[in-house]
Formats: sequence, C-alpha cells, structure tokens
Amino acid sequence: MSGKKKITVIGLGAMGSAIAKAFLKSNFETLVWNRSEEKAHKLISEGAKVASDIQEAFQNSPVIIICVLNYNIVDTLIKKNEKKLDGKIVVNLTNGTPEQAENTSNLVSERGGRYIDGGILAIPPSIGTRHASILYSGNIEAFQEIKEDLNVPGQTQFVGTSAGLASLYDLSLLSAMYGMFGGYLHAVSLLGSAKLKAMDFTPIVIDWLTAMMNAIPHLAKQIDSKDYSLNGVVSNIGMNITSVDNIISASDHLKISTDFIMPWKMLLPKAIELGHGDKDLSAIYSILKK
Ligand code: FVH
Repeated sequence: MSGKKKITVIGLGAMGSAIAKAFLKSNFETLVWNRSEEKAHKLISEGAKVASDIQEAFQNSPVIIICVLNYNIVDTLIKKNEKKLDGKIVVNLTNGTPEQAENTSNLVSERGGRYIDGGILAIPPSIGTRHASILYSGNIEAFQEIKEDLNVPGQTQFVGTSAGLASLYDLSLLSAMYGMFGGYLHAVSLLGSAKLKAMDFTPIVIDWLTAMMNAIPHLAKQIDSKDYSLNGVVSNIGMNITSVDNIISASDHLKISTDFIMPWKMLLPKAIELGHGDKDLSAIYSILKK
C-alpha cells in the first residue's frame, strides 16, 4: 500500500501524456493505458504503472480519465471493459459534441459508474500550470468529490449538470477561436502581398483585436435583450457591407482566397433584408438560428 491517491489515464497522445505527467508530478499512483504501448512505457521512468489491458485500466483506480481522439473510441473502450463500473468516476476529456457526451454518460451510468465530461481549454505544454483550465459538466456529486484531484491538470470550472454542457462550451469557444484565427490568416495574406512580414504586423493586430474584444459586453447586452440598437448603434450593418465588399474586391485583385470572409457577404445582406440595416452587428445573431 503506497498511501498515494490512485488515478488511471487512458489515452497517451500529446494531451493524455501531459495529463498523466501532471498527476505523476503531484504524487498520484498513476496507471496508464494507450493503444500503442510504447507511449505508456515511456512514462515508466516518471513513475507510471502500465495497465496490461483496458480492463485493468478501468478496474484498478477509482477515477478514470480518458483523453483519446474521439468519442467513438471512448465508447468502444468503455464497452471493451466487460466488468461493471460500480463506484468508479469516469472523466472524459476527449473533444466531441454535446450529443456524444450525453450518450457516453448513459453508457457509463448503465455500467454503474458516474460520469463527468470535460472540455480542455489548454494546449499540452500548459497542462499542470496555472494557464490551463478545464470546463466540466455532468455528475455534480462526483465532481465535488474529486475536484481537488481535477485541479491537478488545470483549474476546474463546473458549468452544469447536463453531461453535454462542457462540450457545448468547448465547441462554442473553439468556434470563436477559429473565427479569430481565420480572420488573422486572411489579414496576413493580404499584407503578405505587399511583402510585409507577419511578425511586423503582430503588435498592430493584437492591439486591434484586443480593442474589438472590448466590444463583446456591448454586443452581449444587445443579444440578451434582443434589442440590437440597445445603448446606441456603434457599427451598423449597412456600413459594414461596404468594408466587406472592399475586402473581397481587394483580395480578388491580389489573388488571395476570400473563403474566410465570404460568410459575411451572405449574412450582412440577409440581415438588411430582415430590416436590421441600421442595427449593430449583433443583429446577425438573430438570423443564425436555423
Ligand atoms: N492537443 C491539443 O492541443 C488539444 C487541446 C484541447 C483538447 N484536445 C483534445 O484532446 C483529445 C486528445 O488529443 P491529443 O492532442 O492527445 O491527440 P493525439 O496526440 O493525436 O492522440 C490521440 C490519442 O487517441 C488514441 N487513439 C486514436 N485512435 C485510437 C483507437 N482506434 N483506439 C484507441 N486509441 C486511439 C491515440 O492512441 P495511439 O495512436 O497513440 O495508439 C492517442 O492516445 C482530442 O479529443 C483533442 O481534440 C487536444
């Protein structure tokens, strides 16, 4: 008996390995399993124990963390473990949809376990540092019991008892990120046509995006109140059409793809058609729901 807390980490890709290392550093008895065994063996020198099969990985710790490529793999692994999961807490940190999370939660419950879903807001090198945070949802009693342990890979935030909520937050935040990076890549492509270096643009674009982020609370108030002119219109849709058209025509001229900006070319006229031409950009929200 080591007296150490026990944890299992299933999946030792870039993220799973970082999570396992964080637990080893925090002196947990860490049992690991990975499809390709060499990734598990690499952790032995850091103190990890390697499960001989998936059954042992599920059965030999009270808390099982899963971080693999997708939920189909998660579900297959849960089903491969033929024994019950009575008394176990399964924490799934794999990226997926809310529907997949609900489905996996049911699989775990049917086997007697308690399920917590997580959305990782961090990259592998920041795991175990104060820069990592992880959103959780699902079984709140289970979360409260192991909250201290879950703080090892990243700061925890519980977002609700529906298993799918952490995924919904995660995908929403990733969508915001992809929008921002897409815009940035288009911007540097435009500047690249004048032989300007991406690094030279960095301070200017960071200042600009920071200023734009400050507009988010204003837009949020308008969205929540469904009044897209609340507290004054700052940047009306009719005016924005001109800038978007200019970006498209300059990109065409410079032979730069317009793929990242094109959705705006569809959405702005649609908003005008629906009578939002004199409203803030937040009015686009009202036409996104299918
Ligand atoms: N890396 C990141 O920046 C992001 C940060 C936010 C969260 N994501 C999500 O984390 C999940 C795992 O991502 P990852 O970075 O660890 O991904 P990989 O390094 O590609 O490792 C994939 C692991 O999945 C295992 N795996 C793949 N197919 C199977 C299978 N059929 N059966 C069992 N395991 C499988 C793979 O095993 P192996 O290839 O080493 O044998 C790795 O352990 C993911 O949801 C991200 O979206 C990461």
